[in-house]
Amino acid sequence: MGWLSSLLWAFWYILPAYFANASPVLVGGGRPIDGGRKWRDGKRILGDGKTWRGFIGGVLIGTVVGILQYVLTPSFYGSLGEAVLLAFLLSFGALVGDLVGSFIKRRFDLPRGYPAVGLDQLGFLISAMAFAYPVKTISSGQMLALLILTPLIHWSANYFAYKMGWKSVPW
Ligand code: CTP
Ligand code: MG
Ligand code: K
Repeated sequence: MGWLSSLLWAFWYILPAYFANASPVLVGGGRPIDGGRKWRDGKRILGDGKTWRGFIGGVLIGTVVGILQYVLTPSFYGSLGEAVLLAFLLSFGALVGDLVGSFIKRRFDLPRGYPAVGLDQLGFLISAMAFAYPVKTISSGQMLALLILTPLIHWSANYFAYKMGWKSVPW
């Protein structure tokens, strides 16, 4: 496989995680996952930016992306079941990683929406790849390419969402 097709397959592989991570901006809101509760340091466990609707909506949207991917490129997956499981794990992993990121941010006293370079752009990606690893994985070179390119895509996507009025801050 040439480097370009290898790179494109890496993006195709990770696509459910990107959708899962991005969709809460549009579908989120309502009851926060931590229920407003505080950690023993007196600060919020996760904060109001992490909601059930965003989490569940993100997992569902990411999983549906996986079904569409199977329809378009069935040979990339062993079966429809594998494609759905992979997309679910990538999406669930992405959003669990996002929660871990918020938990860490709150411990460092960063308010909701405050940027944490590295954590915001890569936490969801690393967690998604780790959750999906048992079902299907990519080469270490492809992982490295995603680690380098995802922050650029993340910043562009967030800037777009900000310009569209979906987010109040461009990060
Ligand atoms: N969102 C949500 N539920 C989630 C994740 C995100 O409802 N599980 C929504 C929230 O409206 C959130 C927005 O998507 O404000 C953007 O997500 P993100 O940047 O991850 O959250 P932040 O507001 O920056 O909060 P934090 O500081 O905790 O990262
Ligand atoms: Mg944010
Ligand atoms: K985040």
